[in-house]
Amino acid sequence: MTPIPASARPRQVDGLVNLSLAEVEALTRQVLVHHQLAPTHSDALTDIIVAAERDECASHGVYRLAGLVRTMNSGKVNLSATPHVRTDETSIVRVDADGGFSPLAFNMGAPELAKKAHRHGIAAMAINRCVHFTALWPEVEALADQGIVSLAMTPSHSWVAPAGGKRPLFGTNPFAFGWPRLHGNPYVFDFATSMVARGEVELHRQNGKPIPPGWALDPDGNPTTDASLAMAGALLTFGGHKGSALSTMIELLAGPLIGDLTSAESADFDGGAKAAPYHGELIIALSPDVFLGEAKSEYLQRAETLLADIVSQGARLPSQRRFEARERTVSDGVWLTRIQYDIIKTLI
Ligand code: NDP
Ligand code: PYC
Repeated sequence: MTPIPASARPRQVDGLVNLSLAEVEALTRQVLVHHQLAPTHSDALTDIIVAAERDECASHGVYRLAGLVRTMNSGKVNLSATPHVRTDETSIVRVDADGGFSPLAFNMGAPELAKKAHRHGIAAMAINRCVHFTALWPEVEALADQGIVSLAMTPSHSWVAPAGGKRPLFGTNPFAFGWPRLHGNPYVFDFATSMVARGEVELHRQNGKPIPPGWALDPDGNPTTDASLAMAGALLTFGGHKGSALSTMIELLAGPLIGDLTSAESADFDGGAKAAPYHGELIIALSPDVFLGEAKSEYLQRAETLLADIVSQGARLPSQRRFEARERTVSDGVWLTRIQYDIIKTLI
């Protein structure tokens, strides 16, 4: 889309509003501070929401603010939580988020995780008792920036039916992977194990659009393309029984294994408040330096050959769209729907 010159503001075209990243940042922080979120958390949340808008990830950008305000007003999140990082001689880092939002807990624990991965070759971080609403790619990217390969996963609320079932049980359970490359941006994927993030379904509902067939069931267990019925019913896992098994794995690893809630238990805790999910997150970090020692550059070069062979077929790498958006939005700003912009204005 052609950027609107600053002189032509108010920058509104065909139901869309253009904001610079600085304006997105100011607006986001204003909403969070207005609803009494402590400055440390407001900063961490603002960073992650602006990063989502910068990378054109609408389902985890400013659209989340309305749900965050609902969460903050529900009493289901500790607005001034102080995350506590615990380490011992093992390769596990534990961060008690103290009932607060997850981004600050991640930021505080990540340096310890990186240190342990560099020391032991493999390390894991369990974030417990956090309210979670973010995409996971900022976390695996941050670790890749330190030369670390990582996997991140978390449950959510029970919104997704297991393959062959009709009732919601799993969360939308995202799974992210980051691989540092010899040059430039890391290889990163990050997806829900449902057909799509629930935020995407909500955006379809908000914009009055049907969802594609195959995404969801209505409350009676019948296939639906109605986004409202899908939200009242159940999303489907991607890849049928394969996504269902991956989603189960995430429930187990980022739930019982780390001493935290499953998506069904998170929904019980919510008790109809419609707040963001409350549970844990697991991040596994691996150091190519320790795995490979002096052979590291040879094998990372071979990894580059693999990635180049994907692109040379005309396929694209995951995150390529995001990295391209990142280049563009820094100068062109981001486009919000007028509906979205008006909703945010009501939150201040
Ligand atoms: P998508 O299905 O849009 O995409 C997921 C991944 O696939 C991205 O890495 C994307 O890269 C990549 N991708 C998409 N199309 C292609 C293609 N044609 N070729 C190669 N790669 C491709 O995302 P989802 O709706 O599944 O998830 C969106 C976000 O929601 C995620 O960031 C996830 O973390 C978040 N989420 C968070 C939850 C939580 O509980 N905190 C729950 C569920 C989801 P690109 O971005 O470049 O398009
Ligand atoms: O979009 O499915 C989702 C989601 C759940 C929690 C955060 N995002």
